Amino acid sequence: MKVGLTLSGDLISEDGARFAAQIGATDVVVHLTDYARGADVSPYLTGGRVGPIGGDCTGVPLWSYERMADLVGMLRRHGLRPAALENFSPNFWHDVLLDGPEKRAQIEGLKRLVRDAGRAGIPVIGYNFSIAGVWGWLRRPTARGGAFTTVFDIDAIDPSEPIPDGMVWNMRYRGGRASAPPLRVSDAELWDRLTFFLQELVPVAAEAGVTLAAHPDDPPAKTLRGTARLVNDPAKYDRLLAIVDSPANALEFCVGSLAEMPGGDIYATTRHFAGLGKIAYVHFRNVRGKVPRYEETFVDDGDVDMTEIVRILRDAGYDGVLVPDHVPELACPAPWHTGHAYTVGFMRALLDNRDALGPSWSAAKEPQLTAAE
Ligand SMILES: [Mn+2]
Repeated sequence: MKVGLTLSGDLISEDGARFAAQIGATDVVVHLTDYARGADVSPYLTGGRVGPIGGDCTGVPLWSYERMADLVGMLRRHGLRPAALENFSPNFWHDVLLDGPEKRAQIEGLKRLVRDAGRAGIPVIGYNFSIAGVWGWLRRPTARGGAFTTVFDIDAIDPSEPIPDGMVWNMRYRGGRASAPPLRVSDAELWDRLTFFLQELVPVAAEAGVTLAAHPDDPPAKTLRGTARLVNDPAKYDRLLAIVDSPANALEFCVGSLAEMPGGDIYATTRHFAGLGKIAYVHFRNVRGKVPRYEETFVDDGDVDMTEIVRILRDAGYDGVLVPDHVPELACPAPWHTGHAYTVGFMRALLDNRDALGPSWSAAKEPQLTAAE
């Protein structure tokens, strides 16, 4: 197992790579989507708005082979390996998600992107097949010591607040039309669209040497903003994997989001999917509570015994990358850097001692993995 770090925005730079190398990360996940483009982040940061923020990706060009190859070259100069590219820009595939008229053209664009990523040396592309995306977050000072963190409380928001026209995945991909009806997407429609996406893209990915890795829903509510959620129960990961049987159809295994799900048991879930060899990489994050109410915590302060997660992955022979996911904000001038350095230090200590961690305790009481609905 390897400890990695995720870089996005201004952190995709020589300074960001240097920081990753200095804290002992060996592998890097990269976000090329600029989620904050054109967005006013202040209402969210001051606690007055449901987040995350809504940026604008209108007209963003498909990431080129040259851009990805330069990125990989820059990481390698710092002794870092590219672990994954995470999340497509919503304007690349809004009609794949929405079953719109540009769906065919957009899936061809994604195929080009996947082939170019493979050629540039990027082994994994993480994606989140979601209409409402990551939404419903409240920023509250409730983590240890009063650190600001992400809280989900279904009673404190309007979970059915419509998605503005021209937006998907919290980003604007075109101007809104005043007369447009609110977006509604059923569970059956969402799974049909995912089936199209996987059947078209997985064979191309396999040929390009790229693994497609699905993130579960964050938050894993039943529905959000009038649209179904895809993987809001651990058993739905099995359903996703069964659509196309290929080593290129795999999981971006988010311990936090999976632990937030009312159905299932995080230890059994980890053992099951690690045992199948289907985990492409791991979001190593802890949480307290479950849907309909939970809060993100420091890695050593939540409901999940993260040491046990490492034991389970070790016993299953998992040899991939673990990266921190969101972390609470430490009260200091560099909350991102300190929060991630703290998490990576914790992860490195666990991995350095993984052979001395002793036997896993959760197998004996393992419940069956069954769908909650
Ligand atoms: Mn995650």
